[in-house]
Amino acid sequence: MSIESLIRRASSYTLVERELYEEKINIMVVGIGGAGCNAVSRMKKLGLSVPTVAINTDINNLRTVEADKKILLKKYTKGLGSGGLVEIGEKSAILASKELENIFDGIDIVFLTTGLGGGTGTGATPIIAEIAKRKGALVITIATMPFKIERARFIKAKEGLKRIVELSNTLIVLENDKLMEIAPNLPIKKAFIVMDQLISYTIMSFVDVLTKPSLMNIDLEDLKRIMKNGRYSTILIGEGDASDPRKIVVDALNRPLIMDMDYSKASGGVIHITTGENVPLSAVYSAVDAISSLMKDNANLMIGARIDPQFENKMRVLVLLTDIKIPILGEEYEVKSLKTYEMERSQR
Ligand SMILES: Nc1nc2c(ncn2[C@@H]2O[C@H](COP(=O)(O)OP(=O)(O)OP(=O)(O)O)[C@@H](O)[C@H]2O)c(=O)[nH]1
Ligand SMILES: [Mg+2]
Repeated sequence: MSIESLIRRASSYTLVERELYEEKINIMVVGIGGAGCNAVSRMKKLGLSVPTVAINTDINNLRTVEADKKILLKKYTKGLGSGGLVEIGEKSAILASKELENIFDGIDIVFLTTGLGGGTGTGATPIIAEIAKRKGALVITIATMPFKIERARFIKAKEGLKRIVELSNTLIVLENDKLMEIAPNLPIKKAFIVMDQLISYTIMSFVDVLTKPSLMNIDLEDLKRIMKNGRYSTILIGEGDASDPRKIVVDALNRPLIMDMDYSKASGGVIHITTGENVPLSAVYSAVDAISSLMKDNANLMIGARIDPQFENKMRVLVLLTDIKIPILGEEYEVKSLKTYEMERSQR
């Protein structure tokens, strides 16, 4: 049989859904501190369909937010907030460890959303990441950096980010300053909604990759293995016309609002492509090639793909890259083990 006739026959096949793979994964989105809880609440209003939890030291904020579950860290603060002190945010979460542990029962993946710079989000998020991780969940933290003009808050946020990087499996950092670049004229609340939409889109795309039937499947164990092998990782998403896959990849790498990271040392990762039934193999190849050309020669890249009729002539590329560098934290930032971090905390 000639190769041409094999190709002709292949094009007339339709996919058999039964052979595709479906996995049940328990996912949860947790907002921490004022900005984090507000983000969760707004995402819920935008239609985020994942169970949500709002955690804060501030009872007034918790009263106003919408979430499936609310946890007030009250033992140390009496519900009056942390007064901007990171140590208080941290201590309040430690004192609520038991209650926090319970929310992660049976959870496979947890997204933590927080605004760094205040006391609660900056102090409590590393503790909550650690608790979730100990319970066996994969922890994906989506943190926002405050405006640089907030000065001391920005410095505090950087310190918090270092801890969060150490204690999360993967991290996405957005910058409030970048809102000034793309939406300077929007009222502040609306500008934050721009950010919430991006967070929500990232979460929902990730959930799709893991839970919807796939042609080339990436499962939770694959993700865990890849994230464990690399030090720091991040997730990028691009979407556009399937006729220009390279542009989609470039857009993913340069997404507005996302903090600049250095991908050139990336040693591994996952690339997942969602596209329409008729998009050619060469388009998929070209998207993967655009990513892999960024990475080390011996990088370990895993590929997943899903056909979705809603993506006719369109393509969404989700990339998770490990061993990235975070320039804002400086080339020399100290890499601490969890043990060192715990020892330091007990000495404070
Ligand atoms: N993206 C975004 N950033 C916000 C929002 N609200 C506040 N921020 C930023 O987030 C930073 C942290 O603020 P909060 O979340 O209010 O602080 P907190 O974690 O509640 O801490 P304390 O109130 O000090 O206990 C601020 O410095 C702002 O830059 C929001 O709704 N969205
Ligand atoms: Mg607050």
